[in-house]
Amino acid sequence: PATLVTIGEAMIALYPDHHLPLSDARSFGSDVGGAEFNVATSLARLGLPTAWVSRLGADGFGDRILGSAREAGVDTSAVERDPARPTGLYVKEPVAGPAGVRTRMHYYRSRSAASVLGVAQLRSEPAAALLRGAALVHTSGITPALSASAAEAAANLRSLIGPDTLVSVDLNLRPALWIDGDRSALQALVGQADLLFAGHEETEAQFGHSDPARLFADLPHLETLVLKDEERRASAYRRDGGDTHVPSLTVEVVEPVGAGDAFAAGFLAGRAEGRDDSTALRFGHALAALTLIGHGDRPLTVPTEGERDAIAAVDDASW
Ligand code: KDG
Repeated sequence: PATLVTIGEAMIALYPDHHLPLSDARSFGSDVGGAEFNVATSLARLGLPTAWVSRLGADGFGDRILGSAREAGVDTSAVERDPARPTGLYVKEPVAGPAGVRTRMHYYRSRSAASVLGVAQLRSEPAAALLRGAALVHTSGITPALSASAAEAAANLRSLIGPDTLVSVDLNLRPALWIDGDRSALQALVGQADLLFAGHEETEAQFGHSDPARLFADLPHLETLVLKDEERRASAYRRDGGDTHVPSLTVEVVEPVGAGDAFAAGFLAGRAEGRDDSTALRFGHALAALTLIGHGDRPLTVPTEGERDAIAAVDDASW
C-alpha cells in the first residue's frame, strides 16, 4: 500500500516556442505539471510507494497526465475523471526582468475537474482508505485556493487521515489564485501541518515574519519547519530543538518552476528513508537542482539509492 499520498491538481503546461511573449507566440511546447503531482511523481521515481489523489477531465489531457503518473509508478486509483469539466491548463510566459528571464504563470483552471475536489471524494473509497493508511499526506497552499469545496477539504484534512498520519504542507503561495485576498483557508491548512515547507519571501508575505520560534508558537501541530532561502540555503528547524542548515547547489538555471516541488520530494524521501535532516536537505537540493537545469517542471532524473548513499556520505566541507 502507498505510504505517501499527495492531494492536488495536475494540469497541462504550455510554453511558447522560441521563448516568445504570448502576444507573439504562435506555437507551443507542452508538458505535465502541478505542484502535488510533481511531488508524487518524484517520490515514486525515487522508489517510494506513493499515491496521488485528484480529479481530471475525461479528456485526452487527462489521459496524458494519468499516463505519466502511472509511468512514474504512482498509484492513481483515487484519481476521479469528470466528463463535465476539463483538465486545467497553465501557460508559462518568459518575461525579461532586471535579474534575467523569469517565468510568469497564466492559469486556465477555474472551472477544471480538479477545482471541485472536495470532502465527498476524500471520504469515499478508494481515497479514504489511502488517506487513513498513509504514513504521510502532502498537499500545498495551492489546493485550498482552488474552490470553496477544495478549501473545505484542506481545512478538514486531519479528520480525513489516520491518527498517526503526518500532514506535510508546502506553503506554495500563489497570489494569482487568491483573487479576493482572503487567505484564511490557507491558514486553516497550515495550522494542521506537522511538516511545513516554505520560501523566505512567501513566509514573510503570509505570516508577516519568518521567525521559526513564532511559527512554532502559532502552529500547534508543527514539528519540522523547512525554510528555503532559494539560492543560498535551506534550513530544517525542529520544535524540540536542533537547526540544520545546508547550502544550495549552484547550477545554471534554465527555468525555475517546479524546483520547490522537487525539493519537497527530496526532503520527504530523506525522511521516509530515515535519513538525518542534513541528508534530507541535501536530497531536496539535489532534486531541485535537477529541475532547475531543465525546461520542465520536474527533475530530469532522480538519484538512485546508491547515489543517495553517496550524497549522504559527502562531508560538509565538500558539499
Ligand atoms: O510548483 C510548480 C507549480 O507552480 C506548477 O507545477 C503549477 O501547480 C502549479 C501551480 O498551481 O502553480
